[in-house]
Amino acid sequence: MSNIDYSDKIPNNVNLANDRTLQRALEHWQPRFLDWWREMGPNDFASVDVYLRTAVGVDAQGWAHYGTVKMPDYRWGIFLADPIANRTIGFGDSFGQPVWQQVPGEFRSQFRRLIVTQGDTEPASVEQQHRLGHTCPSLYDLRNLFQINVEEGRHLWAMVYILHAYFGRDGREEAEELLARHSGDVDKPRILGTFNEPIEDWLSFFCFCYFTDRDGKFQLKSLAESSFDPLARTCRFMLTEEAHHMFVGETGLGRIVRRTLEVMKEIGSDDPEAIRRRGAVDLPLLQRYLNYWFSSSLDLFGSEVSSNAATTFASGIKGRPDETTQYRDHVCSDSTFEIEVPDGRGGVVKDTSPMRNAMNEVLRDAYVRDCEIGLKRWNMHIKRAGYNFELKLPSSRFRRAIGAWANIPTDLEGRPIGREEYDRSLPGWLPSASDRDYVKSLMQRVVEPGKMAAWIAPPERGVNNLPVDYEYVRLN
Ligand code: BYC
Repeated sequence: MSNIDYSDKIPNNVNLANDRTLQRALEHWQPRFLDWWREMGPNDFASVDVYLRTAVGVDAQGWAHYGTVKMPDYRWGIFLADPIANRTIGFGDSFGQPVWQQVPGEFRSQFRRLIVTQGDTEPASVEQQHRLGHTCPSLYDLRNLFQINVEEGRHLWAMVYILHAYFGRDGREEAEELLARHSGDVDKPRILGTFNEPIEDWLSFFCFCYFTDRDGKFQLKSLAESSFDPLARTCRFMLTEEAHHMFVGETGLGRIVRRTLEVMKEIGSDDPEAIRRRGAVDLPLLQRYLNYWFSSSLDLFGSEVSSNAATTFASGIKGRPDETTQYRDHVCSDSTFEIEVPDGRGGVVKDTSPMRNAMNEVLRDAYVRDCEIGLKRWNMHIKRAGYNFELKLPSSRFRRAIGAWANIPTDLEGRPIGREEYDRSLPGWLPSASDRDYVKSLMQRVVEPGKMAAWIAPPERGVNNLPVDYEYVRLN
């Protein structure tokens, strides 16, 4: 296992000290990153002590050290998973050939585009969550938010390292731009839609971690298959950290459901108004938030049929998650994929695409199946509590802004409907202004160790075997 050197200004396991030019370039970028963190990160909490994990190795077991840190002192570093000996290209036209340690010139711009897109999402999410700390439902949750924030910061480092180390001057310029675009900025927004959506309450935050971080899982898994080995190794280690972010989303939403069921039992009613009077989140309200964040996150997979996707697969740039274990045909040069697209007359028609062009859709399908898992669990709790209510994912055609279904009005089941009916129904399908006001009214900060806001149940256990009432953040 390669060791991480913490005596370096930039902790790393890539032998940065041996490449003085690269080291200097990254040390030049480091203060800019810290300026960005101070300005756009959770800056009102710069002086508080947070119980955080930091990577000390890249082994799946025992890679993290836990301790109390002030966030601006967090040791953001560059950590790549260990190389796999004799690794060969796992998909596309060059299947079976040795992987690349440098970027082939002919694929440079496609690689750069993907790495920049990936890198852009990381600081974007920190910006989106920048003020959430003020309304935390507990110290446990506050700590989890900050853990996610520092790790998204580290994921930015992961991409900036690749840009600096392998893309020369272009890469350095892109690294500057990653700090210049901002979530929701009118002139310089973040690249992908979802990362410009504000996250102003914790229900949105948990939905974001559940749905949007899960896109991160699928995209990182695809890039972890890349023939460009340093990128693959970087993404493999990022996935280790990413798992916690989805855990926060899944358990956060699960705890909300649990609390709502408790309230429903106490009052003997599932009437949303009665539940709201008790300060909990009624299930139809939760459903509208799920509809919003799921449909937004589906767009992150790109178009159903995409020549970019075909090129990146054929060239060995971006594969499918778990390419080796999940698929038998790794070349896909003559297979096809069936998709349903609008027929232009208000109906649906089946279309056949070459498999390579449909890779975004292959990923999106796998993502949707993964999203179902949490809903099944929550629905089981609802059913066991004796209620006849089922949380559902809307159709992947619903409210799309990218791809074949972009701007096609459909209902939640994906049936095309008239524009007027759509406009009339949408407020019942997505969080309304009054839903948002209600959720906002719940966002009162709770910072007594072990205490939880009234709309969320406590977690089953604390962090790293500590009790739930541990003082995870010392607000001084
Ligand atoms: N919004 O051929 P198309 C994460 C653009 S999340 C705006 O359909 P392609 C995280 C697209 O860029 C994972 N624009 O798609 C989670 C292209 O523009 P250009 C992030 C969009 O290229 C939580 C054009 O439309 N990682 O890590 O096959 C917290 C036509 O594109 C959108 C990645 O995304 C959109 N939603 O695939 C923190 C991986 N969708 O270039 C972190 C890297 C598409 O023609 N990116 N467009 O101007 C990719 O793999 C691909 O770029 C995409 C699009 C899957 C995003």
